[in-house]
Amino acid sequence: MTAPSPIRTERHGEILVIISDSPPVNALGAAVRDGLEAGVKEGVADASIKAMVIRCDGRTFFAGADITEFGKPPKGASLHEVIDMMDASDKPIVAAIHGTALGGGCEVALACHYRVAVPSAVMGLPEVKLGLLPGAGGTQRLPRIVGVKAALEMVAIGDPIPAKKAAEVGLVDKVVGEGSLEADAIAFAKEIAGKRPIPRVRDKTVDPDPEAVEAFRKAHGRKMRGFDAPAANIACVVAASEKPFDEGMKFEREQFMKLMTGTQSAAQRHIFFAERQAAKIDDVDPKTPLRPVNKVGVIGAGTMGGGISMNFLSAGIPVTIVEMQQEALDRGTGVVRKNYEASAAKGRIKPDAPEKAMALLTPTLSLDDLADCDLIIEAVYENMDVKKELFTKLDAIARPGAILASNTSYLNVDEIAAVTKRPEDVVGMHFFSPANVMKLLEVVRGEKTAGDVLATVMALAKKIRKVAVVAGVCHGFIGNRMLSPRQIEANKLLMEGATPEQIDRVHVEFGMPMGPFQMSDLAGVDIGWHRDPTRIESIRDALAAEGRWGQKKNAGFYDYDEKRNPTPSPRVAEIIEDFRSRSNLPKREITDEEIVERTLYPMVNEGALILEEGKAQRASDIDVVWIYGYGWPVYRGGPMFWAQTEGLPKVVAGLEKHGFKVAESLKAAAESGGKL
Ligand code: 3H9
Repeated sequence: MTAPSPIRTERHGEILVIISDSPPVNALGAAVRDGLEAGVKEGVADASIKAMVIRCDGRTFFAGADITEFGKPPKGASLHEVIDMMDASDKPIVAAIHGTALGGGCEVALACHYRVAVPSAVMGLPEVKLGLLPGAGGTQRLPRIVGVKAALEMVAIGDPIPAKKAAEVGLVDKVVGEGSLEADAIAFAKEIAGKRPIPRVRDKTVDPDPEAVEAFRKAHGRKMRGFDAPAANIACVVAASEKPFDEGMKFEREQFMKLMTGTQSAAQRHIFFAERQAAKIDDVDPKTPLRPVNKVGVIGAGTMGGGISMNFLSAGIPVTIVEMQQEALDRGTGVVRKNYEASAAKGRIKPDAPEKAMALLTPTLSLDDLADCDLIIEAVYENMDVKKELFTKLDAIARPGAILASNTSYLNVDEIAAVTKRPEDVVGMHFFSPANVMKLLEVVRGEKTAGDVLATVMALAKKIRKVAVVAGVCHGFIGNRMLSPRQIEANKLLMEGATPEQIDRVHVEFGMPMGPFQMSDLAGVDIGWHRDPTRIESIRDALAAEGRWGQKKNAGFYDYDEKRNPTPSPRVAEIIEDFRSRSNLPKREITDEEIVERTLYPMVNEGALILEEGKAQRASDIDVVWIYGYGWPVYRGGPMFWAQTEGLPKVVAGLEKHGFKVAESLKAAAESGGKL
């Protein structure tokens, strides 16, 4: 028995309405494409039909091609065939858009002869974010409507535009009623049914605009560094302005196939699904009732506490923030206000947003004021005794059922939970600095953390627009635990003859925003330092003892000018040399390849151990941590995905060559040709 088609047709007098019902997002998979083809054929063949409307049930118009089909053998009608048929129809077709008309969905709309949309709809070609380009005519049709400049923004950046803007630039012919899309689209179709010639985007032309292309490249060059897809998108838009439609289509196809079969797009598609998968907790029923979180308490108004608070305030959730001293409290809330005002000044948020957010913030010096909070997050000094004392107090103050969270980045959440009478309510919520900006949230699951606590925190993370990953209790959880072997090796490499500049350059060329020593300088060389200038046991100790604490002191592993531009430091070179000579290590030439093998392969190895110990649910979760928490280049798909593209046998051989103990699971996967 064949499955029923997700596409049905309904007749409204002379108008045929073709309806897709393919949850969750009406992706254009084989069955949808076949159904669409059949629907349009039906409309074309039926003499009583004068025009057609295409619309979708559910939450959205087609949100794109079905990404799960990519890389698999083709099935059914291709999107090109369907789109060509729609374009060529001698009866006008109206796209009736709600939700998100994205990618292939937007391309379907562009191949229709008219487009109507509800005000809340958005349209866009986000393929570039998947390492692709719109491969079903989007790069050729869009510029013909909106011009080269606007098309570049839409395809090479990939951000969608709302219906009103789409109407302004000619992408949408009419904005219709929010609750009456179908009726309004049918009425519109009746109006245009007899109009000839039928407007086809392919018949339009667009003038070349080399200045706009140049300006775009200049403005976005840095952001696009390392990525293949933006340049291909730009080339296709240029082709639309220089080549006849069919030649442009051919060029688009070639470029699309190149990207589709490449590693970068595979990596970016992997991350798209990994991010969504990360939200799922293997052994917690997705239907678990969530605890209500209508009021949040944050302890600590420092950089971290302030940033954490902003996430909730921006989502409209009231926050009570606690500090020990009035001065620190005032300083902390002042910084929060300043951050909001700076965002408003840059136009990133509405002008009244700072006042709205600040009105939700209640500063206090008393922990007792947290008694009515549903979730309390501590962001105090990273010290076990301090945290234990605090959780003992919270246990006495918090209402029954409140979730008690620690923002610790290393400490044992079980040990913290054990001081309370309710360890099932305790969880780690590890935000990354700056907490109002960084997307990652590591949710640390204690041995006794209740399933509904975990589910509530994961759902809340989505509400505050974070990407959450569940981690088990271990030193540094997923991210910082993997950072540690990288740092250890980077330090060793300095002793053997590499320079901070070389090591950092290799990481930046790999695609990281910065290398390990640039990161130290940014975070503070003095972080975790024992504070005894006479005790010098490492290069880092020596730097800290001399007050080279990083960017904040204009000196760390690098020297900095007043604009914080780094230059290699002769003093640091001396310190390294001094250490090396004392340790009797011979200085040798270190290759870039060795730096990759010794700093990045051990991260993969640590990731494998994390999986073996069950401290991460899946390898792709580890990738999500590194993409969203540490700026691992998304086009390399995270360390675990990258290891597969390097070849696991090569990674294992590299680790063995440098004397690392290789994780059993990594060895086994390399030997069997399997995956981590
Ligand atoms: C393309 O179109 C290429 C063409 O130019 C050329 C072809 C020749 N396919 O995000 P959510 C799943 S490339 C398959 O949680 P939201 C998603 O995995 C495509 N599955 O919901 C999730 O599954 P699960 C261009 C898809 O409301 C479920 O749907 N289009 C696709 O937060 C719900 O998704 C895009 O890049 C897909 N295309 O956000 C748009 N999309 O429940 C990609 C979603 O099992 N999609 N799923 O975890 C999105 O940006 C968001 O999903 C959307 C909804 C905004 C639509």
